[in-house]
Amino acid sequence: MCSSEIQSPLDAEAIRADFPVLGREARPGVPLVYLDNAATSQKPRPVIEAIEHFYSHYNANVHRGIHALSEEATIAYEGARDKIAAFINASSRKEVIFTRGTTEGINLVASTWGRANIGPGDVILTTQMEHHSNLVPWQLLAQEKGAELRFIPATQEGELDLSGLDDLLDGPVKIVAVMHVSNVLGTINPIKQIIDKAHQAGAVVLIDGAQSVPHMPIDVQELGMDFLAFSGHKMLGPTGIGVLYGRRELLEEMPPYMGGGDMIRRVELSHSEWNELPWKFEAGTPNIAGGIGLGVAVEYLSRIGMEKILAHEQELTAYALERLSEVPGLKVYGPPAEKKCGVASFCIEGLHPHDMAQLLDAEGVAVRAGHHCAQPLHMVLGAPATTRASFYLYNLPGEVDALIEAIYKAKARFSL
Ligand code: 7TS
Repeated sequence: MCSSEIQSPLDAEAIRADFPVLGREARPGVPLVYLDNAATSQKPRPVIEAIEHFYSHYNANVHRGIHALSEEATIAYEGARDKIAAFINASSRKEVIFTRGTTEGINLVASTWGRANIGPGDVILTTQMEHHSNLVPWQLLAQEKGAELRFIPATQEGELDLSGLDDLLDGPVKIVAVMHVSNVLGTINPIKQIIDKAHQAGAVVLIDGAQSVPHMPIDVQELGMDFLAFSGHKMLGPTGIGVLYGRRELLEEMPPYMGGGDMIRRVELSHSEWNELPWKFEAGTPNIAGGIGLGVAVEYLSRIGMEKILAHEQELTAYALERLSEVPGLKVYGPPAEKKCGVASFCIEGLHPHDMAQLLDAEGVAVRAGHHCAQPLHMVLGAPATTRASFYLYNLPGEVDALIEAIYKAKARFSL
């Protein structure tokens, strides 16, 4: 297959025109091929303009001022919450908590729900595939409470092995915390099956949606998870803003996370009463511009269509895997394209992944190399590090060709 034969449901060329960064060169004379989308995505003009417009025209703090600017800022910030609630089909805007990102959302659940519900001998079930953000908070909680951590194994092929799930769920399992899509391999995990089994066993379920919410349609009611954490910056939004979705009954019962302004209804010297949802979990002045920017980002994604974005990425991934498999000495990690979205991680015998990434950078191809904050998964894969190319809605088949060409050049430099 060659790049001109790829059938995409998107007009990625037209989409690219909305992203100013994609028009630049990596360095003078070297076109930029941005394939580091799993780390962070680029931002379209409407998102950049919404942030500029906020600071230029109605910058004010939210929820407190009676003046016109504060009212406008509050309407825009809370309007963004409504857009995000609709984007993931939450049953209420009260279930959408603004955070700094996925990491904070998971820590919020571990610190509040976890501290209140996990005791000595209880079990926290997660997987060997997780990003450190969905592992370390549970380690901290388990250490503090004397709880047991259990792991759904990952196979060398980069999938979860669910054959022992019933046994792993046997006993006092209180929470199951699983990533939806692997940031290293792109594997789409069968979360519906895991959620249903966990619920049958009486556990609540947190899904790390950092790599799924940006790339596919997500309906929290249909999937039935109790918590879903994701980051704005991986889905065309700004950095420093993310979302924790939580089922209302659970959020109502949970103690607050941080104390301070905005999260209280009434304060006396010795005690306080908490504000209602979602503000109970949003202490202090929030990232107002970030929330507004993320609202515009989800509108942008919805206008294009999440089904189409997923199909486009899967086309690109299938093509990338086919081309990569033709490179002598190159090993691609993870399952076949139909079980993945948007990620291709690989190693070349005799060339360290960091050297590979540097040589690709010399050709303008931006990728990430290392353990991608998933060291336990790399132990399973038997590779301390990989080089990762990750795609998004604006990537083109020709950029896969550029990646492959740059890999051949890197090999030639090392006489491989
Ligand atoms: N969970 C997953 C699956 C992730 O991929 C990431 C970030 C996080 C959690 C943490 O998100 P944050 O926005 O709170 O930092 N992953 C990556 C990556 O793969 N390369 O850079 C960041």
